[in-house]
Amino acid sequence: MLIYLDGKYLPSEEAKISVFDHGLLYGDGVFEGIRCYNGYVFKLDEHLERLYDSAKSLMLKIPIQIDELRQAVLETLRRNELREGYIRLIVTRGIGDLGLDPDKCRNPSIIIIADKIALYPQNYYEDGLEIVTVSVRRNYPEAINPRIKSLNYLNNILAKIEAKQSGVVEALMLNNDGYVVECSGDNIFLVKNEIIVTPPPYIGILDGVTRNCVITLAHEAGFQVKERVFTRHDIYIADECFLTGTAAEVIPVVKLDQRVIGNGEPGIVTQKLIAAFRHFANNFGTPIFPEGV
Ligand code: PXG
Repeated sequence: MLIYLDGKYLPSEEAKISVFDHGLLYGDGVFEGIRCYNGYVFKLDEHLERLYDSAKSLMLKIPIQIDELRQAVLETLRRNELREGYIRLIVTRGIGDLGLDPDKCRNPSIIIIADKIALYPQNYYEDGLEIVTVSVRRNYPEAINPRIKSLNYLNNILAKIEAKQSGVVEALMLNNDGYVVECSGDNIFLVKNEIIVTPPPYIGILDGVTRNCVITLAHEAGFQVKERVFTRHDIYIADECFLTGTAAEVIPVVKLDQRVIGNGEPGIVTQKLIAAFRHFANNFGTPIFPEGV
């Protein structure tokens, strides 16, 4: 496997960063997880824009232009001969001293890892997931804004640990006011009377690339989509619920806190959106091999 590290393509054994990198010392950096399907990178520009936006918010200057980074992502995929896979794009603050001061870090590092993806088990999609609400609250936007996809993922990891302790794989997170925000690594939607509802980004969520694609696909399929603040109760009494994310794609949720949602099976709207998403992912996006090699 070849890894892109600061302009070079290195074998994985040689792709190493310093123990003084503030990405390691403080989680000071940003990242993206990106998929490619059938030779197309899914929403590459949206992911790159979010990466640069996250970095801007942290006053972290990515040392290369977006076009160069786009080419580096595609080149990493080509060198690894991947048409289906997962790309992890990371920008760290770089090497500094043991103090917090980011100004001591002169050169941010850019890492691109492209690998095969370990898919979620098929029964998650066929039977739906059970999830629980966890006690860990999603980061308060004025502390660490959830819109920043930073290397500090402890808030989400603590939620995931709690979910796993309850015997489920995903955690529903609330914000400080008790409103539903998102899951540890996925955005959340409910469906009630054929209207699709999802929380608005300002209440403290990651503005998900998959989320936004699914909203567009839902509009194209003739559904009404509303961005509204809601509580757990609204999910308990919803007809359907589903999650979206780069790893999960679109995944049905059939139980929350031991309450059965709808009839306990993946709903019809969710199934339509899963199909629309798969069709989109396999046929659109940035081609990895433009000449069809
Ligand atoms: N919310 C959070 C908190 C996330 O981390 C999403 C929503 C979905 O966003 P996208 O843009 O991916 O549709 C995410 C992203 C993993 C993994 O391996 C998942 C994410 C991040 C890192 C790893 O499951 N989720």
